[in-house]
This record gives sequence, C-alpha cells and structure tokens, in this order.
Amino acid sequence: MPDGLTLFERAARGERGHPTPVWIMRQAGRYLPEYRALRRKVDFLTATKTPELAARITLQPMERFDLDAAIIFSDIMTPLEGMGVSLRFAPGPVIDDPVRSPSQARTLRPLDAEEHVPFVTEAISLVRSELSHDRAVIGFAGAPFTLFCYLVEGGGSKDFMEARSFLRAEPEAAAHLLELLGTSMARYLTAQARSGADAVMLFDSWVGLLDAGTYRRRVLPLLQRVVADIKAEVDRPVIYFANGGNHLLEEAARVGADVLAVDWTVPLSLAVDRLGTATVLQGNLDPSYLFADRATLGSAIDRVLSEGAAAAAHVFNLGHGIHRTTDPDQVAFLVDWVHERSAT
Ligand code: 1CP
Repeated sequence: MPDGLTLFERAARGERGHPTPVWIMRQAGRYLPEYRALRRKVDFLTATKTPELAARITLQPMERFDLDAAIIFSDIMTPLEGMGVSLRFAPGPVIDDPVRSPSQARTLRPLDAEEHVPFVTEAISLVRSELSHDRAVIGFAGAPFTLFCYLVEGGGSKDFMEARSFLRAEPEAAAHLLELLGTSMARYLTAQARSGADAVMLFDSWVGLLDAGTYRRRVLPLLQRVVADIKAEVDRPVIYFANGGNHLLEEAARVGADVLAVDWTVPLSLAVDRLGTATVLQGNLDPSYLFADRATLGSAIDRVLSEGAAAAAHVFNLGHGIHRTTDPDQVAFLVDWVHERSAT
C-alpha cells in the first residue's frame, strides 16, 4: 500500500481502517445556501464550464463539513456536448433533438477529452491543488446505459420507455451508441485521473431498469472493457454505482470496479452474504433519514456502519443523492457521527 494515501483511497483500495471515510452523493448543490447564492448569478452550464467556479462549488461542502472526498462539480451529461449533442438544463438535462434513429446515432462522434472538456480537467487540477492532501478528489462520468437513457429519451423519465424500446427495436444502433459512450467515458475518466482525480466513479443511475439477462449480454461486457481501459492507463480506484441494482448485484460485482456502490434497498450485510468479503462497498443510508430526529438518524448510521463492517472495506455514503431540501446541519451531524462511531 503506497504511503500518503488518503483515508478514502485506502478504503477504496481495500484496506480496512479507522475511521470509516465518508462523502455524500450530490454533496455540492442546491441544499447549500452558498451554492444557491452563486447560482442566482450564473446558470448551471456556465458554472460547470468555468473551472474557477466549478472548483469553488466543489470545495463549498469541503469547507463546511469534515468530508473525506470532494466530487468534482459537473454533470454526467456535460461531455455529451463535445460528442455532438445539444443540451440544456431545466433544471434536469433536456435534449431537444434526442437520438431516435440509427442515422442519428451515427452522427455522434467520440469524445476528445482535451478538445471537448478542458474545463473539467482544469477544474480537477484546481481542486487538487487547493484541497488538503488528506482529502481525495473524485472524478466521475455517467455509465454508458444511463447516458444512453437520457440521449434517447431526451430527458428524465420514470421508466425510460423510449430508450428501452430503442434497445429492442434497433439493437445494432443501440450497441453502436453504447460502445461509443463506453469508449468516450473511458477516455474521459482517464483524462480526469491524469489531471488529478484520485479515484473515478461511474454513475449507472438507471441500470436497475434492465433485467439481469439483458444486463449480462448488453451492458456488462462493455462496462468490463471501460474499467479495464481505465486501469490500463491509470492506477486509480474505480467506483461503480449500480442504482436500483438489487437484482443485478452479482453481475455488477463482475464489472471489475474496486468499489461497488449500492442504493439503500440492498442491506450491506446482505451484499456481503451474496458477494463475499472481498468486495469493497460504498453506501448506503436512505437520504430520507436526514429528515429524521438525531436519535433516529444516529441509529440508522450505526446500522449502516455495522453492516458495512463485514465487507473488505467500507466507504460511507448515502444510497443516492442528497435531497435539495435537506438541512445542512443534519449533514454536519452525519459526517461527524460516522467518524466518531467508527473511530476504533
Ligand atoms: O439547478 C441546478 O443547480 C442544477 C441541479 C444539478 C446539479 C447540482 C444538476 C442537474 N446536476 C448537478 C450536479 C451533479 N450531477 C453532480 C455534482 C457533484 C456532486 O455530487 O456534488 C453529479 C455527480 C451529478 C450526476 C448526475 N446528474 C446523475 C448521476 C447521479 C444520480 O443522481 O443518479 C444524474 C442522473 C444526473 C442528471 C441530472 N442532472 C441534473 C438533474 C436534476 C439530473 C436528474 C434528472 C432526472 O433524471 O430527473
């Protein structure tokens, strides 16, 4: 184990230590008054494309809370613009001209990270140089299937029926699109690691919509290649978040990521029973517990910590993004409670 690694990196590389590292999905964002103040002056896309602003927003939660890792302020949709997709946020992503035919799928080009997303890699370098060396910087990208969902649907959806139908109606065009997204995101994450990200994360927010067989045939081999491509270039832990993936857990564990992140419907102890004790887990407190009184919140955190104790190592997080109406004081309590209760 190399010296000088942060608590987060040690856990992500499978070393069980104390205390348990903690960070929070969507920790930079709308529940923070300082984020809302900044966003009154600048729109979301501009904030993500201005490295100084993106770095400042990334660091906002780090100044308030004793978090072990910063996640770069950006969006999973950001790199798609460079691939030829026109995009706006309202407040979720909207694609006015979604991909609905094989010919449209063929017009997209692979991402060139240097040319298309220099603002992301610059923001990462800035954050890395400003953040204390005992805190990690996490870069991220959308996983191919989740990006495919937004690209074909044109925006958020409960069931992404357009995207799932495209997968069945146009299997070749869908495979081409997924491949292109996979290759592009592998390059994107490699570029983020090279500019200072200590770990990289793939968000598969909508993968739970797939049955296990479809996942195994059409998504898993691609994800395995994406992770292998990143690992061939940079020695950084990869986190894979399989949201809604309780029925895909065994498959998701085969992606080759160092850390498997799960939502709150998968008790960590059950994940250990199913996957064995060699897997590093991240998660998975239900974000709604942040609205409970402190006794309830504290015991829910204790439960997640004790269930995570059987895994190879554990990175504490919520099971999905923090809700925008959350009280920041509850977050401060959570972070300190995790550290205190896992100190020895
Ligand atoms: O109005 C605003 O300020 C925009 C709200 C917002 C923010 C703060 C969006 C639009 N994206 C973000 C930032 C963001 N998105 C981060 C920043 C870093 C951090 O975590 O602190 C990250 C990691 C994301 C990732 C992201 N975007 C995901 C994957 C994680 C997840 O929640 O499952 C997804 C699915 C998106 C799409 C997206 N972008 C924004 C919204 C509101 C959505 C969800 C749209 C939907 O499907 O309804």
